[in-house]
Amino acid sequence: MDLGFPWWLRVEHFLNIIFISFLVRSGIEILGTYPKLYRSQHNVSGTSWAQFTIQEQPKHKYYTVGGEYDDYSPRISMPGRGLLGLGRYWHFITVTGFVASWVIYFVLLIATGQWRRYVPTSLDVFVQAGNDMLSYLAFQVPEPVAGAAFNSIQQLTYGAVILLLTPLVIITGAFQSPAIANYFSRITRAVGGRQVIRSIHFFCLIGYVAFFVVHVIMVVIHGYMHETAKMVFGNSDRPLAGGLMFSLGLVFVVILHVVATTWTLKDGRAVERLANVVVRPWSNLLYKLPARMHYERSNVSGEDRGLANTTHNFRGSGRPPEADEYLAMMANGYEDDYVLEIGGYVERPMTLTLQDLRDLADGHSQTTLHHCVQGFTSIGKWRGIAVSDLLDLAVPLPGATDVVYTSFQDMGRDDALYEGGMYYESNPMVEARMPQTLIAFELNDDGEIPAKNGAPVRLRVETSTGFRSLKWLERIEVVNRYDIVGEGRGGYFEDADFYDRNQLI
Ligand SMILES: Nc1nc2c(c(=O)[nH]1)N[C@H]1C(S)=C(S)[C@@H](COP(=O)(O)O)O[C@H]1N2
Ligand SMILES: [Mo]
Repeated sequence: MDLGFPWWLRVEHFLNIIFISFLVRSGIEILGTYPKLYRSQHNVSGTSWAQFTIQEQPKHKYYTVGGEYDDYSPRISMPGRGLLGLGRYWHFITVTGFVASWVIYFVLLIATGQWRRYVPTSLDVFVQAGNDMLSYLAFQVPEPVAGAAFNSIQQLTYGAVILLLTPLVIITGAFQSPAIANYFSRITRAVGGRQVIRSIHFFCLIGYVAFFVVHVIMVVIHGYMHETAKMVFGNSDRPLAGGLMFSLGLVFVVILHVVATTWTLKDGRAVERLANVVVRPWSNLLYKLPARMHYERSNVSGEDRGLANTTHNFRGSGRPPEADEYLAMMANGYEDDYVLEIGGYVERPMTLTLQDLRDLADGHSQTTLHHCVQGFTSIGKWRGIAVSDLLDLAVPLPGATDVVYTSFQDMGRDDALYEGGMYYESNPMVEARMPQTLIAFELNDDGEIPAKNGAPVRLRVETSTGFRSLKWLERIEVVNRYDIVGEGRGGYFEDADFYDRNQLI
């Protein structure tokens, strides 16, 4: 085999420096908004196995998951300052390029026979790798294997990074998507649950960073100019030119990070538009994956610990409304005072009491894994009625495109962490019509939903991230365009922050 490195392999190598560094930085941003790792998907406070924050958790009072956010510096995470939505956009934009180029690379590796560089074809390679390790420890550079460009340790580590770590990081990353984790819920469960997968995804991050550090040290030990020339020209015939060009390439990558980060902090909406172009076309395909829930009553958060009050264990995000209307209703008991209005672009506008909802739901329930964008999960059993069934009753007019939900909660007034106004959310019709998109009025067979989780009635959108599941539902409005509601992006967090309402990942 020609020992030189073909051009496509060199291009891929350079692109990977860009992709992986972007993925690591934006990944740290995502991790930082819920800087804890758990084994159990119930995320009970104080049971994390790792924590990357110095914030103390308040022990006795209700505190929201939003309060567990950490902001990292833009020098470390991308874009920094706790801008989760933008960090996610970068993660997904980069993932698009990373996965596409890895697939092309994989095909070329097989087609050209270059895979032989990376796959050990005999057990001797492992023995030789041990000897190579001894050489390194004796500060000697081991010889490459006869007829190959690498020594055995290089072959094994590169092979592991390309052919094991990369597929693993892609798959565990994909399972962070609520649409994917809930569609393949048997697999999610079989491997120990969503938080185990999240922890493995984190280990992949550590794997890449560790590989990067050792790889760079090795390049220096083997001879910086000599080695980087191979990365540029495919061989080390011109070490000076190659070394300089590679160094310039690295400067370019650093500049790219600085420019992208500064641009993002200045004009988040532009990054959002980029994400809409690059990410939405493939992420929208996930609308084809309805949630298939293989959870049972015995899986709900709290049940696993034998708690009498299981709903206590379902984490909460956001603070209950303090509107007089809501407080009065709460004091009176919701039963008599609450009415849900369904109106707008429908043939038959209606109002429904809790009893009406119960009668219509006829005992229907679903037990589901809740995914918050921040990363926490809980399992709950929700009793309720499918939005689709309510739509059948109200009969949307021809041309109806979206369903808008409004809440009693005013984020600016009720939750010190946020600014802005009333919480609202919307579903494109395809999502509203998914069988698991539910108007829920009971959690875990414990009677009404607790205030922190959206009493008395809330929305559940199981294929999307948690913020779409609006709590403290006031009204449902069918519309023929959503872009004239609020600031036009389809929901409170979409308007106030940088989240996509087509949020299936
Ligand atoms: N009205 C309203 N709905 C809301 C929120 C909120 O702050 N206000 N938080 C959202 C977020 S970010 C999540 S993760 C889920 C959390 O649901 P839970 O509190 O029942 O866990 O509710 C969503 N619905
Ligand atoms: Mo959330």
